[in-house]
Amino acid sequence: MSKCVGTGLLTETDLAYIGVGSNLDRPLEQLSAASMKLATVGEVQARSSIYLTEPVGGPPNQPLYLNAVLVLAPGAGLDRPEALLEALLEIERGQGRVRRERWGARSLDLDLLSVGGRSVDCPQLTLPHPRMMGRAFVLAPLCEVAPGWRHPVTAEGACEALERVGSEFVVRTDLAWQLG
Ligand code: A4P
Ligand code: MG
Repeated sequence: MSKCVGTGLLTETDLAYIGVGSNLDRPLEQLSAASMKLATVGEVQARSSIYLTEPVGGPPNQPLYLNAVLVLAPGAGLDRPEALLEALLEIERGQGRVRRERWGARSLDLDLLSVGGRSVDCPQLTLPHPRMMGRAFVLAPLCEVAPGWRHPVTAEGACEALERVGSEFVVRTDLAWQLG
């Protein structure tokens, strides 16, 4: 059996922070549809503004991204963080995500940023998300929606990390979520 550290049953107080990004196929509709689907796997407790962001990594000349962060209280149907990740991947697949190249343009990317202060190291799931603390497109919406959020291992706050990383490549927009 493969090594898997830090996972375990979800409790009612385990909030999940989810990063949402899209730079293909009508990104605002992609983010909005993802939010509505997430509302079927748990309770969406908060939704950040939508940010217009410069692509990080990947091939040159990609379109700009829209990014946001949602706070989700996982529903009773989800017993473990891995089940939550599987639900996110299912939503991505349902919205036509095709994996072509690493960090390539995508219709929808759902990243599980953190779950209830856990530190998880499993083959399919790492928590907190291993690249989140260096990415303004994650930290700006996270700092907005959860200013008290801290990395469970380093204790660095989302807003502190955003200061360190700089926010020149992310712009908060007044785009409205289209929630039907
Ligand atoms: N995985 C492990 N841990 C996690 C986690 N905490 N959350 C595994 C989500 N997935 C996790 O991801 C590959 C595998 O990672 C999953 O199958 C899961 O088992 P993926 O979504 O297939 O691949 P990816 O997204 O292309 O690669 P990666 O390395 O996850 O990319 P990132 O880190 O998600 O970055 N620039 C801007 N401006 N905005 C963006 O949203 N996104 C990316 C993708 C790059 N540049 C960007 C943006
Ligand atoms: Mg990803």
